Amino acid sequence: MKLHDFDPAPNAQRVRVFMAEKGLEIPIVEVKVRDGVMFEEPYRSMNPFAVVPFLELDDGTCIGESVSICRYLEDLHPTPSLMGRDPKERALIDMWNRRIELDGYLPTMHALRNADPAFQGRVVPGTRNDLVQFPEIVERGKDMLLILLERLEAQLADNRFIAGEAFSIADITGYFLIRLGVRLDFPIPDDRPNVARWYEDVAARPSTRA
Ligand SMILES: N[C@@H](CCC(=O)N[C@@H](CS)C(=O)NCC(=O)O)C(=O)O
Repeated sequence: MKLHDFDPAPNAQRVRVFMAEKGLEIPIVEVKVRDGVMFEEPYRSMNPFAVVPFLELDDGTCIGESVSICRYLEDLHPTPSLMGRDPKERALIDMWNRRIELDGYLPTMHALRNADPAFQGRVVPGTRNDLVQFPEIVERGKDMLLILLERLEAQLADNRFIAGEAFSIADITGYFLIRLGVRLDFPIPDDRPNVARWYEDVAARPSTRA
């Protein structure tokens, strides 16, 4: 098994933190995303979405999508559990992870790609074209991040981690969401002390340096 990865890519980092939490070591193949090698063979056939990360199995099967890769690893290595030990935990962790991805991570990722000149010509991940960067997408991304942080603040007032008392994949996604916000000069607002407390807790975990 090999993980096709690009060291600074947040989605690849999400999988590496997940692996580190489980103590898994999988050989890494560095894909030079900024050089556009994922549009060339063999990558084009391995992952038609032209993004990282993706996991190449020994039989040649390639699994893309960071959460799908984590699901596969969780099924192979259930302990420690990061996606839930029973149907209720699994559903709650999945619910929070999806809300963070849909309401925060994706809008903030699109905000960053519409704000940073380095993403000109590559506004949509896995594409190279002349789509223009829209400032409205940046502003709407920040609006959506603030709405989600208000909801996370309430959840974290009563829970140590996002989906309850146990660290889970929802915390990994949330951690990288906050880091995307920081890259947009949009740190955790002062009136979100529980989010700030949770973020410091997660950032102190050795896995975040994976
Ligand atoms: N939904 C995918 C997103 C993957 C993605 O967008 N990866 C970025 C790196 S974080 C990428 O490869 N971008 C290629 C590019 O910039 O064109 C996942 O969760 O794995």
